[in-house]
Amino acid sequence: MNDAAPNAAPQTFYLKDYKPFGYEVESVKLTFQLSPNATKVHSAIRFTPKADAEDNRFFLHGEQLSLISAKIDGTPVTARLVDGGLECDVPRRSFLWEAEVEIDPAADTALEGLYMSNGMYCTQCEAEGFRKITYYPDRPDVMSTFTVRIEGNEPVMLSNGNPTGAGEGWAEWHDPWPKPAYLFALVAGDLVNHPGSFTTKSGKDVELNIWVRPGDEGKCAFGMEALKKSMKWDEDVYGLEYDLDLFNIVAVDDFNMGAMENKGLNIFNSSCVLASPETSTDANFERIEAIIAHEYFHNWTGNRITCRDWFQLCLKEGLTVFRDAQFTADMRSEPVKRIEDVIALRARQFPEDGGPLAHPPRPEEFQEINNFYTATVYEKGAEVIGMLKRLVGDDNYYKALNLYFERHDGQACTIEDWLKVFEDATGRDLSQFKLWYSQAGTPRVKVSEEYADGTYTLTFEQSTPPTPGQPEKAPRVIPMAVGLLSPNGDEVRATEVLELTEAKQSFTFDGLASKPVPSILREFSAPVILERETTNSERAFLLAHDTDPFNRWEAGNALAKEVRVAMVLDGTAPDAAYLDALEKLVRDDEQDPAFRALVLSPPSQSDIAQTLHERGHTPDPQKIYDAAETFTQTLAQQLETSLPRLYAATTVEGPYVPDADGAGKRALNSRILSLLTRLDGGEQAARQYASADNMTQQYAALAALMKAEKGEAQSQAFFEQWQDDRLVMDKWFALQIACAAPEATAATAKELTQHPLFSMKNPNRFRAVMGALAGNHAGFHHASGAGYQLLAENLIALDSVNPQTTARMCAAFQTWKRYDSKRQAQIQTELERILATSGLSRDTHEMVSRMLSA
Ligand code: 0A1
Ligand code: ZN
Repeated sequence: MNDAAPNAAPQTFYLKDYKPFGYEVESVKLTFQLSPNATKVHSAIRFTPKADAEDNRFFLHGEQLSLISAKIDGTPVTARLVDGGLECDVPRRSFLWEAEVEIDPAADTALEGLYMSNGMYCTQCEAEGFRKITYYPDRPDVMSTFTVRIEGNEPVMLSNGNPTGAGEGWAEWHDPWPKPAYLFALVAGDLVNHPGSFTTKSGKDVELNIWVRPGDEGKCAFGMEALKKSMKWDEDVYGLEYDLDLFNIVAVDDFNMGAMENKGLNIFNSSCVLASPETSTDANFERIEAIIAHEYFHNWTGNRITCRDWFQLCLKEGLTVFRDAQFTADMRSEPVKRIEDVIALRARQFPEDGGPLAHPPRPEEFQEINNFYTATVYEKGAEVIGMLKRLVGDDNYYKALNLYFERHDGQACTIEDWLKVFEDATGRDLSQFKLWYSQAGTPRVKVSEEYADGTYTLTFEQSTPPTPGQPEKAPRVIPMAVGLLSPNGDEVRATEVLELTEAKQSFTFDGLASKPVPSILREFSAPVILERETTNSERAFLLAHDTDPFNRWEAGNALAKEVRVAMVLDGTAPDAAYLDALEKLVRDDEQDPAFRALVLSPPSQSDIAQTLHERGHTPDPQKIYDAAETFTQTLAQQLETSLPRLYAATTVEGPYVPDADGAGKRALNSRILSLLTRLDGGEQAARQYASADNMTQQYAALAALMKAEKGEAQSQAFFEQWQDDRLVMDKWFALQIACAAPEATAATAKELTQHPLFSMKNPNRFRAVMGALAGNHAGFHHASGAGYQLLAENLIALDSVNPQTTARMCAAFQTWKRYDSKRQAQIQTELERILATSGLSRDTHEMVSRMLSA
């Protein structure tokens, strides 16, 4: 064992220090003798020194390994155990390194390396988990072919690539594609498969399987269809074909993230693959389809072309998120997907970018790379690609992508390589564009306008507030998609992409008969905060007339925010004109139900807090909560006479189908039910609960009832019906906290941590409870400080079990400097308490110190 002592000054890694490894890894052969507490791993690795190596230190990463023996070309050698791995004197020619180590999968509650989940062996090696399996140059730029032999008594034993042999107590696998160690995977256990098949465009038959625990077979069909759709889509849109004879997906219950793209053997958090109408909501189905696509798309963007080092993480993640968003837009509704993504970006990435954890999509330093699987790397990373595509145009985008796959297949690349293919394909200079990868912070774009003699001028001024380590920012290239409407609602200028490159820049439009109404940042063409003085009547006009569906929603959303901000700051009643506009839209059956549902969903309370903060106010969570309640109650009353009709008209009859169309209708129907429940004492919701034959409607009814404090009986019934289904139980845990009143939130969460089904060992369950606590804005930030205290206590308890999940959840405190001094002091106390915990993990230590030091 050679773990670095936590709490000691942690090591920081820098992008500028990159040095290639001094050896080629020609091949890797691993033999596993499985045993829960004493698995033996034998490795046989052929190394060849690189002739041009700058540094020929032979260092192999290794953590939590017991080294039994090491040999070079068959002769025992003595390796020196050093911090984080081992060193050894090696020959200056090609040699075979062999090591035998012992590991303890059953004790691995961090869920990193080889661990056990419900009696099943599985692995998680990204980012740096392979070093907990054996000694190895565990860095993504070291790529090799892997041959794996698994010995054990498990009925199913899987690894990457194609099966090459199996017998009583053993199975062998070979992956012909060179890969970094982070893509290694092994699974062994009592599993059953849901089979499928796919024929690629060049006629190759691929066997597909989804492997699950016995009992979950009935929840695989949707995932299998999603996989086939993804394979077809990647061929059709990017021309990319699958490259092995077999593609396996495995569902595991204990997993830190959503899923993992291991070559030919994707491992999924069971919540991200198992689906059935009875147990999954429409939102679950959409997410599962997207994650299956995401992991599958990684086969090219991530696996065939990988990252040179972990600073380049957004090279694979930003691109793959961008691709999965394109896929979802094609499978479902493009505007709805865009609106959902922007809501998520503002909820998760903007606070990160505006707080102590801000970092660029390509960070330049880290202590623990697991802390950088962030909304900035993933979602902003994808936004940057969207901007690039908009700037160069669709044809050039695909031309550049073809060049990327042609030029870099089999390589470990950088953002420079990525931008170079765009430069070479288009002749464009992207040096200023590159700032998006190196500068943190969300740019603010102030817009002003002028109209005289038929000429309309738009002036943009961009600035980005300072972020940790980056006090000054240079102007970036910002694609502003703009259209103009005439006052009667006709579009007088179709969408045009204005390229903002200066700190301040004007664009003119000639030949206009009257002052137009601008529709700016259509499709949310850049991840920026727009600042523009406008009126609610202009917003209402755009909500009614804009031809860009995103901006139509955005106008309604901005209007909703103005109304709510005014309610919070001035205590005014909800704006009547706005309520009228909403009513009109909801009753307009010509409009897409999904769109109506989105417009009818008010901005979240944390979104209002964020908006107040952006405008220089200190948000008061209780006031924000009260305004939200008043607003919803008033809206319900305004719609009172039409709600029963609307409810009936939007109820989806017939068998449940998890498609976009049905989901849109059910979303609208659920929204209406929640309003109706505020007026009818829960009668309709109780009827819906009793008759629902799918989780979407059952859950919507339960949520409406619980929010109105009328759901006690149904909550009990729900528990009894679903107590044996872990994924549904996660919903039950989370919902009680999400629906609790602010003063009761922490107590409700605390009680649930004492429930027999609560567990620190299952990240999904921990997140269901603590994530719901952090997500209940007014409850978490309740003046008593009980929410902060409860979260901190639980994070401290979790840290020694699972550092990765602890560190990720610490981010719940990242907005702390927004709040009043009393809350800040309460949070500071909790953060300091976490930091003072003895034996604190490197992961949590880094997150908490960053939050405290900014
Ligand atoms: N590459 C995966 C995400 C992932 C990252 C880390 C993990 O464990 C520490 C697990 C999964 C993806 O983007 O889906
Ligand atoms: Zn990914």
